[in-house]
Amino acid sequence: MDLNDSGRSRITRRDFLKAGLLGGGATAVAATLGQGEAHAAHDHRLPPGAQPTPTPEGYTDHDTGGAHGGMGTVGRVDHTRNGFDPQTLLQDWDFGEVSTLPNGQTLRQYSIVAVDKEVEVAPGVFFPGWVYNGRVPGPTLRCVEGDRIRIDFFNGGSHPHTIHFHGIHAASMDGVPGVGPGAIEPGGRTVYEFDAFPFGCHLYHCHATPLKRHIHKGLYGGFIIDPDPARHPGDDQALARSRNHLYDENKVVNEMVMVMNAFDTNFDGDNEIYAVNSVAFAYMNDPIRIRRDQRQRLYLINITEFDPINSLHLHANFFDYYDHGTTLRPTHHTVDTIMQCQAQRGILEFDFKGFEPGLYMFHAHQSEFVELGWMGFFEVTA
Ligand SMILES: [Cu+2]
Repeated sequence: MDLNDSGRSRITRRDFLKAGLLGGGATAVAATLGQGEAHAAHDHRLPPGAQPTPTPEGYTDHDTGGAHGGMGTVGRVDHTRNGFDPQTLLQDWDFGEVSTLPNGQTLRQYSIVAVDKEVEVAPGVFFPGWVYNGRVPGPTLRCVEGDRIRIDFFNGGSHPHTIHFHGIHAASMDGVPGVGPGAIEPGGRTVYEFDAFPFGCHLYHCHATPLKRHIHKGLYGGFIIDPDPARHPGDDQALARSRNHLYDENKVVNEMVMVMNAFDTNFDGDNEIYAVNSVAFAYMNDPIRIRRDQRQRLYLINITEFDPINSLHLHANFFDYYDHGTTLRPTHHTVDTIMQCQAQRGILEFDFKGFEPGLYMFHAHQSEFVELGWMGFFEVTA
């Protein structure tokens, strides 16, 4: 227990889990999340010839009794009821409705609706979210550098909301209260319009106040601007083509988007559930299948509220990293962990060429986040 500003004692999330561990006052969260020490990494430290890497089932609580080393959840989230599946979220880019303006510029029109929606973030744990287009994260908007972007935003929720884009645009298009259309009241509508710059891995989120509540409730999503090869001559052109969804060079790369997020399920200003793409342990229970010879490109975005940083660590391998995705050449070479503050993002590139097929873990390297849901596997196949 500790004291908050008003001097009243409050139960921290640590107390919360401890209560569950001791069997007193067990709650939905404590009951569904693994308790005790995390032994997530030990399998990768086994010497050659020792036990093979266990299936993800080996990490679930029912297998270990939960007293020591239990990890993961009992049961599964109903993705159908949520209306979105974390596997699908990895790659369901929203390219908008595409047309050409009289000046030859590509116009992409998007439609975004904010609504109140309950989301199951761990088995049996329902979070009363505010969401864009019925999902958390919202649609991954994707376009090309220099495209005209037009977003028709309707607020179907119960509170005032906005969409604030990270990118270059006019003040009136910034989606903040008191500027331009400002906060959009329930039932209200506005259009945000700007040219897509700079290329990179960006995001959008609600900027209504209190900001931490509006973001944390689930109003955010990825915003990816592919580089236009015509603007990047010379040696850079091939790199730009690889990053641009309109080119064949891009189609040979396996691209994914992961939004690191968390949920304060008891509204104490601390998170109880951590994840990428919202569902605790989603990619542990259902690993992401990738081919070892294929280049992997991971668009990683951190929108976690209440905690100053989040991170991604890839097991048994290293990656190149492009901070904010705004360069065609890596800003970090050969790293296996990357840290992001809120709204920071970047692109990871790696492959598993020559690796033994199997389960390769990835997770936040804040161990507490791992135990509370932020852990997954790549299932690497030959
Ligand atoms: Cu909002």
